[in-house]
Amino acid sequence: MSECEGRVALVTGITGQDGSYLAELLLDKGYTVHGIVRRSSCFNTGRIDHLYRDRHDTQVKLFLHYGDLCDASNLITIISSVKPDEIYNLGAMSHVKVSFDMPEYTADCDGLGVLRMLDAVRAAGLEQSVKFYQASTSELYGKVQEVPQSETTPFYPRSPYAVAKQYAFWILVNYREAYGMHLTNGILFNHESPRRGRTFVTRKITCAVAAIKEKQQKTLYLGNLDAKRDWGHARDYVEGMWMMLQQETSDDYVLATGETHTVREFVELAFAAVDITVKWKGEFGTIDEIGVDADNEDHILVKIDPRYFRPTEVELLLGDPTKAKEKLGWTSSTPFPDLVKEMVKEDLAMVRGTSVDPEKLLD
Ligand code: NDP
Ligand code: GDR
Repeated sequence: MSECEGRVALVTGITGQDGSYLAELLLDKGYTVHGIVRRSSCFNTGRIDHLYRDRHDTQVKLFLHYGDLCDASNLITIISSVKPDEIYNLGAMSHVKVSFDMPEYTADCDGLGVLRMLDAVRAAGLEQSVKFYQASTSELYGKVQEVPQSETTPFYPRSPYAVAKQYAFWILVNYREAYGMHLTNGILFNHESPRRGRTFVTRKITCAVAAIKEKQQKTLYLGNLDAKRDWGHARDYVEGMWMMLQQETSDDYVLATGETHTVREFVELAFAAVDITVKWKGEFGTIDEIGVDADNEDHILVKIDPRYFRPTEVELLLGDPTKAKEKLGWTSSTPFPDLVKEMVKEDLAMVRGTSVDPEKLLD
């Protein structure tokens, strides 16, 4: 029998990058997993289709429910009927740049959505039994106050997304103190994978590198090449989420690699993975800078498009995961070059229309 047989988890955002890896982890451990899925005119379950089984199958362990973080009565109905032991609140409008275009919706979904979830737990009478994980973020650190950033670093959010997530962070702390609930904020630094949404910079780069290698695209347009991020692998980070909810008392934890790299370095490594060397030309750090193929300088691989600049940028994120290591025994286990290579390799296979044997990803 698996170690967590009989336990019930509810995951919001199950169709997203992290939701799909977390669902795999929980099912592997023997949980029954319920996920909240938004109604969409197209199928939006591509990342979890491999986990889904016909509801009429007696062995079924994954159940999906239509719902939305902006719909309180729907959340109360789902939580009251599922009666989960653990809730992972991963659902969010998660794109920082888009939050400047949709600030009110972002506040509603990412801020008030968390309040709705917590009140739904209370309405269901589960406040003393449920363990609740909130997907908090390194974006809270925003404008640099201190490096590296840890659980004690002051917040200075720099986007409507981060401001909404800061509300979520504090409402969780308040409900923990007010009602003695088991509520945990995981302050996660960037984590990526071949399942990352294609408008986030890492996946945008790896998709473009694969398409350029296969001569299906000529040039990659990017914004700020000098932003620095602490990038880990999503598979490692969902394990940390689970570990947080296995603790007797709830707390807040940073998950990070402890290394930071520029977008520029990511670009260079991604092209190197397909044997292309990028040579930078033009004035460094300006919109005139370009990246060309060192073996054929007429081929412009990278150009700057100011459309991708943000009204306020987060220049440097570097996390200190010491607390998670000491209290949870968690560490990030995927080296940065391996992450980049895995993403490029999968995207190359996608562009070529083949699938990749996961065992061979890191040859
Ligand atoms: P994704 O964007 O891949 O997934 C977001 C998920 O939220 C999707 O399942 C999406 O559904 C769902 N969602 C969006 N709006 C709503 C809504 N109104 N109601 C219910 N569900 C909704 O994000 P990630 O998997 O990368 O991130 C998971 C969480 O962790 C997010 O909260 C994000 O803000 C946070 N985070 C992520 C980090 C990262 O580096 N990945 C770092 C720190 C925090 P649909 O598929 O239909 O769009
Ligand atoms: P981020 O991720 O904002 O850190 O939020 P993203 O990949 O979007 O940006 C990272 C950095 O790259 C710069 N950048 C570009 N970004 C995008 N998307 N597209 C571009 O063309 C481009 N060019 C340069 C950005 O300016 C930025 O500095 C992610 C999300 O997953 C959040 O939900 C999460 O909370 C944080 O990570 C931690």
